Formats: sequence, structure tokens, C-alpha cells
Amino acid sequence: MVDNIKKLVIANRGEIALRILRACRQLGISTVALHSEADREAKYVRLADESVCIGPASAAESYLNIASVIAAAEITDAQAIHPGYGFLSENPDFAERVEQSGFTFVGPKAETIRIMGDKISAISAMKAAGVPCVPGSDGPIPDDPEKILAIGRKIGFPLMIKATGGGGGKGMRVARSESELLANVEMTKKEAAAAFGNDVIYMERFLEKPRHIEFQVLVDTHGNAVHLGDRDCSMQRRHQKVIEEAPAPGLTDAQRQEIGNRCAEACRKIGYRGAGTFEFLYEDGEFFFIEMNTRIQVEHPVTEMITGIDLLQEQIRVADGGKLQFEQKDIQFSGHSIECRLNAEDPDTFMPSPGRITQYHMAGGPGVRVDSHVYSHYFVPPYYDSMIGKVITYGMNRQEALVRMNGALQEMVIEGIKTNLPLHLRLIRDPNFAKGECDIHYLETQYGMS
Ligand code: MV4
Repeated sequence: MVDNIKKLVIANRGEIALRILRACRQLGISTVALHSEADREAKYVRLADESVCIGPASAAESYLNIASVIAAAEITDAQAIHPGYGFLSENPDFAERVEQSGFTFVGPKAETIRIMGDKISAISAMKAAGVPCVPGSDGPIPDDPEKILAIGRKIGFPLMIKATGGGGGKGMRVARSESELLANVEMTKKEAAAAFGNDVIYMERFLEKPRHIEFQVLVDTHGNAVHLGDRDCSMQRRHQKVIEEAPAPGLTDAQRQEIGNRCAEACRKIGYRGAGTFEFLYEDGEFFFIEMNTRIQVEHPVTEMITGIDLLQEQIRVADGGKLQFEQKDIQFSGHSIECRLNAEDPDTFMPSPGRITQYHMAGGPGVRVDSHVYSHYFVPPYYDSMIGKVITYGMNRQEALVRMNGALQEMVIEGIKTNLPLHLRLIRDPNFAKGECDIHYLETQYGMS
């Protein structure tokens, strides 16, 4: 139970809308599902206490329409808005308007989202707060070519040129030598101006074969911040994660506590609030902060499995002004969890494959969790992300989680559309993946699909 929020608006769709709805039920909060015209038949819309159609199928006119979302909260007399992930979740202007309209935004302050959305200000805040970062330009690079070259020489080659308004893989380029630095800086600046309306760029040492390891944090408004350990998200294609797991294979407890505590401490220092994720590149035993996500993430279930903590409930509780129910010493990491993202896509070409699901049977049994909003005869609309759910397994150790995933994937039946189930089955049986510690390039290079 929570003190203030009686009714919450779910400003999202798909599996995360259902996940938010489930958390609300457990907290005794009634729910308003917002949906587009294409999502009328969605399961979470039926399960919600109320629903409001906020526009046509196109996301720009519905799930991204700030005025419609706020109007829906007003007419239903809700107290809070949960943005989920994607869509408006990391839009500081949205967070600001939600709070200005008198609603609780389930997430950090708008100002924090703004800082984290600008990569240079995120890195400088984290560096000042004691989080290890990639050696780099420590700020925007100047216009003077001689100064750019001097900074480049100091960092060393290869280096990476990144747009401060980028993130998630957009607006970046490698410079392998001094001779290509200036031209690449120019190109990145031009692209950044076009893509983000912001041509400010910075540079970092390029890490050739890192792993993507991230730390989950949870922070209340009473000065309590904890970390919930790490996740390895290195299995990705074109910056879309495919498989995630917790804990990251091969990390020592000492590394986990060292970096985790630094993240929690940084949250206290910057006045963070809510759930958050610190993204790191990990190479040769060292961590380098690159970005912070201020939303709940797709891969949050693997953390829930190994900690026993319901991240959505806690996220909503702290947004309500409540205190965290536990301290760092109460958090125990136990066992191992793996998540496979199921996409409605061709397993060979990766083209989206929307359409009607004719048969759906989900996996079950010990240590198996399926987070999905789909069902038999559900129509996967072509307008949105192709993710249709996630299969999550838990085991006493990584081996057991893998064996359970192999079984779960074999049990899953999704007919009528193409899915990436066959790719997951191959990956889960891949001896290199089974060993653990694959880097961020493994999937694209080994599966010939970049
Ligand atoms: C890097 C990097 C190597 N060195 N930064 C890509 C997305 C954005 N979040 C940051 N990214 C990278 N930054 C330095 N200094 C390599 C990547 C990168 C990457 C990072 C995480 C997960 C997948 C990736 C795929 C390609 C490149």
C-alpha cells in the first residue's frame, strides 16, 4: 500500500503496461490504461480499471502526445503517471509538464532527466561524484583544429567521437588515427546537428572489446540509495539488446560492491530519485561509466529474480514519497537469471513480422517467468517496437538458468507470425555464450548479422 497515489495512469503499451498494472494491483492502486486506436484489444486495456483512447495508431499522435497523456490524467482524476520505457519516459519536458500539472511523475526530477540526457553533463556529474569514467575530453571539444588534435593526441588512438545529445548508439564515430580525426569530427558534428539539433561533441578513448555491464539503483526521497547489483547486456545487435543476465559472469563480489556502492553514493550526491541504471563498459577488469538511464528498463526482471525485489512496486512506492523497505545490507544476491527478448521479426533478416498470432502457448515450470501482453489470436500491430515479450529464467547458478531457458524456449509456441525464437535457441546452445563473458561485438560478428 502507498500513502498518496490512489489512481495511476499507464502512459505506455505492451508488456511494460501490463507489468506496471500488476505492480499497481499489488499496491492497491487503481489503473488507467492509455491506448492508441491500434491497441484497443490489448490485454492490459481490458485488465485496467479504466482506459482512455489517446489517439490514432501512430505513436507521435498517441503515446508521444504529451497534451493527450496529461488530459487523460486530468479527466480520470489520477494522481500519478508512469511512463514505462521508451516513448516519453526520458523526456524532461514531459516530466516537467506532468509535475507542473500537479501529478506525480514516476521517475526522477525533470532536471535530473535533462542532465542525464546530455551525455557531457551526465559524465561530468558522475565523475565529480566518484564514478569511474572513460578517459576523454572532459567536456565539449573546441572548434580550433589544433586544439582538437592536441586533445586527440592526449587521449590517444583509437578514440571515439560522440554527440552529447546522442546515446543508445546514435551519433558516434571512431577515429583510428590523427589523420582521420578532423574529418570524422566534422562528420559527427553535422550528423549530430541534423539528428539532435545539437552539434556539441566530445571524445573518449575507444574501448575495442568491452562488455556492457550496468548497475541498477533505487533511491527514495529520504536520503536512502541502494544498488541492486549488475546485469550483463553484451548480447546485442545494432544497439538492441537480445539477451541480458544477472549477475554479470565473472565479476567478483568485491568489484560488484565497489562499483555498486559508488553508484549509490553518486545518487545521494546528485539528489537522484527513483529507479535508475548506470551503464558501464567493462574491459580488462576495469569499469568505465558511459551513460545513465532514468527509467525502468526492459531487462529489470533479471534483477528482480536474483534479489527478490519487485522493482516496479519499489519505483512507485518511492515516487509516492515512501521510504525504501530495505537497506544495502538487507539486499542479497542469490542465483542467476537470464532474459531472452522475443521479437516479432524474421530470424534471418530481422525484418519486423507483425500480424495475427494464431497459436500461443507460454512456457512454465520452476524458475520460468514470461512477461508478455500477447495471447492466442492477438494481432501484433505494425506501428511499434517489435518486442512481444520476454522469457526469463532463474536458477541456483548460471548453468541451471541456461538449462531452464533451453527448456522454456522449446516449450514456447508462437504461430502465425515470425519470431526470433530460433535465434534464441541457437544462442542459448552456443558454447561461447555458455562459457560467459562474450563482448558487445560477439552477436554481430559470430552470427553474421550486423
Ligand atoms: C563506446 C564504445 C567504445 N568505446 N565508448 C554505443 C552505445 C552508447 N551507449 C555507447 N556505445 C559505445 N560507446 C567508448 N569510449 C562502444 C560502444 C558500443 C556499444 C556499447 C554498449 C553496447 C553495445 C555497443 C555496440 C557498439 C558500440
